Amino acid sequence: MLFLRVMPLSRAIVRLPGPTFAAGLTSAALGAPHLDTALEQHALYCQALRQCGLSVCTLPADGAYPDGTFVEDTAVIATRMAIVTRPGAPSRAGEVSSIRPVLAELELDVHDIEPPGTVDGGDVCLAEEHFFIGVSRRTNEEGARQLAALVNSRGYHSSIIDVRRSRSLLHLKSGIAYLGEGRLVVTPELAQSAQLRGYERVLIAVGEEYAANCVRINDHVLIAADHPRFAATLDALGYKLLPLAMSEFRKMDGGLSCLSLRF
Ligand code: CIR
Repeated sequence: MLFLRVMPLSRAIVRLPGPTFAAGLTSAALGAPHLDTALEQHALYCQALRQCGLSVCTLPADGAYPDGTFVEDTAVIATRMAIVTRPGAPSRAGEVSSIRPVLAELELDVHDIEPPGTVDGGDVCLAEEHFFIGVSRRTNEEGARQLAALVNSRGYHSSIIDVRRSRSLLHLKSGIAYLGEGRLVVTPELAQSAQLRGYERVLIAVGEEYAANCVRINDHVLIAADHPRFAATLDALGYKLLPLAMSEFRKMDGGLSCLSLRF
């Protein structure tokens, strides 16, 4: 397999966590998040995006959508095409209506996932010209099929990874990330997936699974703080790391990738 250089990124869209943040969906038994701390962590996250060279568009919080800060789930962006998703959780379905005009304003060619398809952006992992699409408790087979057809029409390839049986993975990207240069980060659970053959796999240690949701942006990799074995592995591979505190977002099942749309 031939791998090109990782796609340069220039922009990010984020949404501030709002006053209803603690009312969002979660399966984590880590206690209620503190909004002030979440806002501080979010500010540092945005600062890290800027350090990676991105210009950051910050959307205001919307109290009607406690999970709205996990903006990645509302769209998939591939070069000049933006696909507005249909989030699989009913409480999140309305989040997309305020994202569509933002994407249109950026002169992206906007498409939609149509019913009965559902897609959460957290199930979509782009590795150069290849989309790994997770079928999960949020993204259904019809949504994955529609998404694949849209990206394939633009010259991308795609494959589907079914994570519905996983007890620990909310989304595909809870368990994999693309680092560039043909290298994926994978949790032990996904490491043997047939679809990932041909890629070099950086295996997450047992106990550090949350760190799998890292984000390569230009010359840096954002990683969740306090995962020393993973940090040491990436450091040894020569990556420039930006560790970020994520405690408040983790309490709501959120990771680093979910907090932004990057393109
Ligand atoms: C949810 O359950 O939808 C949110 N509390 C967390 C979403 C995390 N999103 C992501 O991993 N892409």
